[in-house]
Amino acid sequence: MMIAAEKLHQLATEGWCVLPSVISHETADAALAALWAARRDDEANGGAEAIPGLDPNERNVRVFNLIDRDPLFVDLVENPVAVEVVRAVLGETFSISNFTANIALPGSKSMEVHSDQALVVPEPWVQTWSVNIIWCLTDATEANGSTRFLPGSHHFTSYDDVPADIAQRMRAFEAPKGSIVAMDGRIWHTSGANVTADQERALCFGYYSRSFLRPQQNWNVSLSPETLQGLSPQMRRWLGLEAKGNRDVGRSLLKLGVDD
Ligand SMILES: O=C(O)CCC(=O)C(=O)O
Repeated sequence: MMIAAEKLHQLATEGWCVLPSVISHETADAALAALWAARRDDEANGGAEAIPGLDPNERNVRVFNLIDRDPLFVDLVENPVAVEVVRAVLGETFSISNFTANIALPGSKSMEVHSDQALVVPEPWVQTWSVNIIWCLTDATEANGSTRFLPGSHHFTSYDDVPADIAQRMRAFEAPKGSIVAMDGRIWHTSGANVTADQERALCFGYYSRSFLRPQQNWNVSLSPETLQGLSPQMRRWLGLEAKGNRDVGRSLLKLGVDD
């Protein structure tokens, strides 16, 4: 699929865009069921965690390390539409930094405002070095706690640029089940409050970064032998599982014949 030029333009100028119908409702439902199965495993094994300092309350349900939880999540993270957007933003080489889920149940509140790039790279943030591909396993609406963000905030280069009232200025994205929402890693955002009586909002966050950045998840110690066996050579490179890595920045040196 060729991503429409206006979508990539919106991503570059506003820092986000929605691509609807990337997966079917059946696939979204299957991924949601796999998510809850993984959560039940976590609860049974004492692995159910939140993100300290960021997460609001226990109605906010996290599932981490999705690549190891079900092959369906490998399909999502290497989905060709997702990868096309990632390449358009980060270039040909990139790493998969993280893949996690956040389910906002009714009563879930808004988390701390942050930008994902600011969590992994010190200021100044002068270029886009990461991008989120957000999978909507359910509809995401303002009422059910869809992600709130400030369009254009990917142009902030330091903490000084972040307005004190940023939380009041943000808006929610709305996207139907089966969509992806691409979000520049420098966009300042938060989860919304889920004020519905009975809707769960389930989003999975595929976080990709330039290949010279250390990933948030250390895949070398996170993946089971069964998961490793099923990965393509390309996925192994994206996850940093090969012996060599971080050799793509100095292309001019290679042209000069400098190589080890
Ligand atoms: O759940 C959301 O809407 C946002 C999640 C988020 O920003 C994060 O996990 O860092």
